[in-house]
Amino acid sequence: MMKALEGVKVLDFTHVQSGPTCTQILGWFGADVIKVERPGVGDATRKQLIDKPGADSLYFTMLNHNKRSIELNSKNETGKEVLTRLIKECDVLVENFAPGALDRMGFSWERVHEINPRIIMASIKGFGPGKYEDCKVYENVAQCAGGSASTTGFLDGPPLVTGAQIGDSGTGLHLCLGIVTALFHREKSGEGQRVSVAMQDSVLNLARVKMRDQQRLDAGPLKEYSQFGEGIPFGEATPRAGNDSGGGQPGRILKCKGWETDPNAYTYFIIQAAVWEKVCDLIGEPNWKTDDGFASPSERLDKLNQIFERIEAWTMTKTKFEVMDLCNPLDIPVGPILSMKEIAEDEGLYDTGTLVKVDHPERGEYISVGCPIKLSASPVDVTRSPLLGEHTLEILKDVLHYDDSEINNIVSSGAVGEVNKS
Ligand code: CAO
Repeated sequence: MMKALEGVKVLDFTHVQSGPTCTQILGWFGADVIKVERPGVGDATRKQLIDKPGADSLYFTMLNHNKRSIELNSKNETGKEVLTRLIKECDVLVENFAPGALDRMGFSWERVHEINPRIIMASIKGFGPGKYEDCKVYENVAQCAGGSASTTGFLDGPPLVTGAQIGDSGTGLHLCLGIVTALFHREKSGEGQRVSVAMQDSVLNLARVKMRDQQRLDAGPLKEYSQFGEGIPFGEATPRAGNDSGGGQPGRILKCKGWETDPNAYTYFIIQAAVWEKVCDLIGEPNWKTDDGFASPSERLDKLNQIFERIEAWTMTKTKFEVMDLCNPLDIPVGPILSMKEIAEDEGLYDTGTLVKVDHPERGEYISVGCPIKLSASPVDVTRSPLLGEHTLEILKDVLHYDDSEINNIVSSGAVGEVNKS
């Protein structure tokens, strides 16, 4: 079966997490992703958070499936010539270097566009144009600058970053969408274009509902926040809302059976107005269906602590999975707090390809997260990440069509690492 992006060549000049997330998705959809890495060094993540000495790290392998690797020194004159040829051959160039790094190499957007007017050049930076545009930026900086940290955590605690990598992987996803949109546009116009995404902007986009609440504050307190029911005054900015749900339905994380020893024996529990009566019956408080002060959602706002304490007394008698089994048939929305261990052991996720087992020559088998986007006519086969420079010779020959003597000259110039000619 032909893959959706088959025939699209991607010059992958990305490193660490944000850019590689993007190009990995392009690879999953069938693009030929050619990862350019510094000779002898490669992407810094290859050797970060090492769990198996001598092997590429999980940090690297889990972000670089379905790619080929060429070692190429883009600061060496011959290396620049090879890179120029790659730019001519490719449909997309993706990079997430520090601001100005590509210009310093001699490959500004103007130059890249001149070499190949059809190319799409896609970049991730920490900030967009403005006073912070020259900053190097990592995940948690983006979470803080994008409004996520100030709105995450409990009211009486400090701002918190989340475990989901919304700054890096979230930005990679945004960039990926920009690239396929630009490819779609190129089909009609024949022209390439520049795609830029700032990590701050991506996080803010994901924290959009908190900007909604910032403006709603002008009209008075945010009544669906637990803080309102507790009589705590609001300040000038969207506050941290603990585990309140962003959609306005009261919800909390509640203890389940075993919470004393299991840090993840919890469930999320939402008391939507539509299922209030069913909740009352389930927890053994049928009178709350009609009692003054409990019958309507607005009356309940100042009693949420009391109500959730009562629901928790019930959830603590059940495991998080029993809560799910009892609530689902009643349409009461609940969500077990799943640990990474539980997720890794969920056979159903392997059946759908959301989790995959990948074999690697240096590490043996490991678990990875597969492609979360399922295309019916373009199924994803996850292939292992490349070893550093594994495809240097193959790319010089088959993609760039250098002959043997040209390849010898390139190798002796020091532009590429060792090539395996066996
Ligand atoms: N050949 C020769 N030189 C190369 C090369 C190659 N194949 N690949 C990279 N380099 C050089 C770059 O040109 C740069 O050199 P100069 O500083 O002389 O211009 C140098 O390597 C370092 O690149 P960098 O500044 O991008 O890397 P860093 O480790 O110092 O910074 C990071 C990392 C991520 C903070 C920075 O790249 C950045 O801010 N990127 C944009 C935001 C981003 O993506 N952040 C997410 C980080 S986690 O996903």
